[in-house]
Parts: sequence; structure tokens; C-alpha cells
Amino acid sequence: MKRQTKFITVLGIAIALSGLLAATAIGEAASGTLVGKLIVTKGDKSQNTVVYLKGVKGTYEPPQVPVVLDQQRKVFVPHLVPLQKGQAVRFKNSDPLTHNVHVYWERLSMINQSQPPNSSFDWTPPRAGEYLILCNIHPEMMAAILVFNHPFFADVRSSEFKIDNIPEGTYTLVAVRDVAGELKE
Ligand SMILES: [Cu+2]
Repeated sequence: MKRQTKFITVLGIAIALSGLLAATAIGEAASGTLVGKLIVTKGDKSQNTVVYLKGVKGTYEPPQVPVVLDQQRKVFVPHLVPLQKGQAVRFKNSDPLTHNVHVYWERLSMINQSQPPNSSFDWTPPRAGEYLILCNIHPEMMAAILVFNHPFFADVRSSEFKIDNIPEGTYTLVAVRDVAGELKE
């Protein structure tokens, strides 16, 4: 077993990383776990951060469980939603009023759907990338969905994160933050 800890500070956040390479049986590919802690060092102290590995090859089965994106008191919760390609988003409306979910990918309108109070519907983003979510009725509402071709990402909501079963290789860890409504890497 090999352990390495590294500290990175960039863009108002500090990340402490600890990698663990698992010992594997002969003939099996080695895989590792990356454990990290993210600390917001300046600006808005809310987390709103997603971390992911860049440079991953291969294909991975997406989870069958949808990721919930709720609307509560005219706010999308959570604000940043990471998921794997092939996985669905469950748009929920917990408000006693009507919303209108409007999803864009690269400025293309993907879905534009009125949503009655206390309802939900599932939608699977067709490709990887960044999706912008707006509500046509309440201009102050905004969220983003990040779709990855692999499962090696984490939603950093409680400062600590863990990415499991990483295949052997060299990758770049990228942190995406929502800085005043704009996504920054
Ligand atoms: Cu709305």
C-alpha cells in the first residue's frame, strides 16, 4: 500500500488530498481511492463545489438511481448537480406554486417544461458536459448540471470527499466552483 498526501491552494479553496493505492490480486488491475478535504479560503464560504478526474479512459455503467434536483422556495437545491452520462435527473417541485424548468446545453434549449406544484419528472441528459438550468417564471432561479463520462467525481457538500475504484493511471483533479453564479474550474 502506498499513501501520499498533497495540498493544493487555488481559486479561493484549499484541497488536501490523500491517495491510497489498493493492493490487488495477481492479474487484477490496480485501483485506488482518493480522499480529500476542501476548505474555502476566501469569498463565499458555501461549498458549491464538484471535483472530478480528468483523463479517465474506458466505459462505465451509470447508476440506475436518479439524482434529485429540487425546487424549494424558488431555489434549486442543490445548486450544482454532478452525474454520470446515462443517469437521470429527477426534477422535483416542492413549492406550492408552478415552476418552468428550462435546460440549456451549449446555449441549445434541451427541455422547456412547466412543472406543477408538488410534482416530479425524470430526464436523462443526452451527452456529457455542462447544462444550465433556469426557470422561465422566476428569473432569479439558476442551477447547473455537470455530466461526466465516468463515475470519478464527487459533490463536495460537507468539505470532505472520496473517489473510489480509480483505475491505475495519471489524472488531473479538477474542482468546479460556482462563483457568483458563474462556473469556474
Ligand atoms: Cu420557478
